[in-house]
Amino acid sequence: MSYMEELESKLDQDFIAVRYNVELEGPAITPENDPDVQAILPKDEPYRSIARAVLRGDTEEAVSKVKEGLKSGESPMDVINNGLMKGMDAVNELYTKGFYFLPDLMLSGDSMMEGLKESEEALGHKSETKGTVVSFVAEGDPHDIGKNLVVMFLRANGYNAIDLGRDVPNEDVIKAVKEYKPIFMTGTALMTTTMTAFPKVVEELEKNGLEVPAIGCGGGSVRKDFVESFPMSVYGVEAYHAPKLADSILKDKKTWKDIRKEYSQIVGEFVPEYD
Ligand code: B12
Repeated sequence: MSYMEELESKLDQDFIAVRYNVELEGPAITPENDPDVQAILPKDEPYRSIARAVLRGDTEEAVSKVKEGLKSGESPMDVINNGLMKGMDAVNELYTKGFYFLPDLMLSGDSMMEGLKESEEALGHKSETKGTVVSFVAEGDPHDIGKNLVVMFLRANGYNAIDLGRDVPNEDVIKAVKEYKPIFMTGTALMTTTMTAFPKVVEELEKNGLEVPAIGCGGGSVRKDFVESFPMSVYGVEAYHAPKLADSILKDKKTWKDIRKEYSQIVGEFVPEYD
């Protein structure tokens, strides 16, 4: 008897058939039927449809439902807070659980931003924000997908995120800090050759007598010990952590020193990098 024949003779075919019988394991759960998503999605219309459209990353549907809601007399702020933001909360939940991936985040982020534009037009002005955050990609670095996610999450959570773009000269970052006086900053670098921009920015800030409660530094090539080798900075792990870090500065007056010690608590989950 060959090795394979021997192995096959020992395998319990019934067990295999049962293990992969999806009927016994229950039907596949759609994003909308996930129990945690159900708990987040609003019950009333038009908010439910708006949030579901964001969850599915269906921009056309999101804009059309937002327009419908505004036309039927819903206030733009309610549309934003009870519809669009709830959709992003649900997206966040599925991403955290590992059911949604980066492309899902980006599609939903676009739907949320388009819906936001419609609501702000009806509002006649930009919706009130919690505070200003300056976001940039390090000088010399063209990788901006992570930074775009950071900006999207900050805006989805009510922050006025000033997006300086990618390959931002250090002096432009300093100018933006002078101009906007942000409560928090985020920097992203994906190359070992560009992440050195972070300590240079901090040095320039100090030379100019400027201080920011914390600068979240993240990106593929960046490591925690590198970020913690210079002041004013905290290592940022996931883009959706950014608004939670900003909230901790606003609400609890946390500084970069506190965040370094309490990162997992602040973002509300176990973060292995901070173990
Ligand atoms: C996509 C990509 C590109 C695209 C970028 C498109 C774009 N618009 O961004 C293009 C094709 C342009 C590109 C070009 C290059 N690339 Co490239 N690229 C990648 C790739 C495949 C994915 C990067 C990415 O987007 N990841 C996904 C995003 C979401 O991750 P992220 O930015 O890190 O963000 C996450 C976290 O870090 C966090 N985060 C980020 N910032 C912050 C901030 C805060 C506050 C917080 C809380 C969290 C946070 O949030 C996100 C997760 O939620 C990587 C390989 C890899 N697998 O990583 C190589 C990679 C980054 N590239 C690399 C290189 C070398 C280059 C080139 C120099 C190649 C070349 N020789 O031409 C060029 C750049 C040329 C130039 N102009 O200088 C190298 C870098 C090596 C290194 N360590 O230095 C990599 C690692 C590939 C490799 N293995 O060699 N690239």
